[in-house]
Amino acid sequence: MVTNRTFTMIKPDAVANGHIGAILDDIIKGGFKIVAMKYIQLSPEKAGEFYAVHKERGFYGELVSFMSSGPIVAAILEKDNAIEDFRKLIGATNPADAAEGTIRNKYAKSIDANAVHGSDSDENAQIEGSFYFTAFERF
Ligand code: IDP
Repeated sequence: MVTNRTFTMIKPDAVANGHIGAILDDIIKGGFKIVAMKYIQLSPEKAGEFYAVHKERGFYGELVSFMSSGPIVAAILEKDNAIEDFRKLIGATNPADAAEGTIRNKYAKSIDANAVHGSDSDENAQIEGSFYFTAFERF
């Protein structure tokens, strides 16, 4: 199933470094409509649950502690071809490889503290959006 939605988080590093406004501006100028948005801090348990798919990877513990280290902005976004276009807008996972002008190129410092999350499939966008927002909040 192809949908026109994706899910994003502005991660603790970008929030702490004062980039919320600039990143939201890039997202809106990139043609995305904000469907739902919240400012929230994850507990280590909730961060672990969100990233459970990475449980077996060496960086899981580090990722969970980073993602629960401070507040984040979670949002559901809408645009035609949302998944692919948003991954293009944010750039590669490692900011050192992220194309010029992408959000990770401009605001991320390292592969772990990489400023933003973007869903990698329609199915995951649905799962991740539902993790943060009730059906009423994301209608
Ligand atoms: P993605 O966020 O670009 O989809 P994934 O491979 O799904 O990348 O990894 C999820 C998140 O885990 C990354 O955004 C990053 O924060 C973190 N991560 C990925 N690889 C590493 C690593 O090698 N060391 C530390 N953290 C990593």
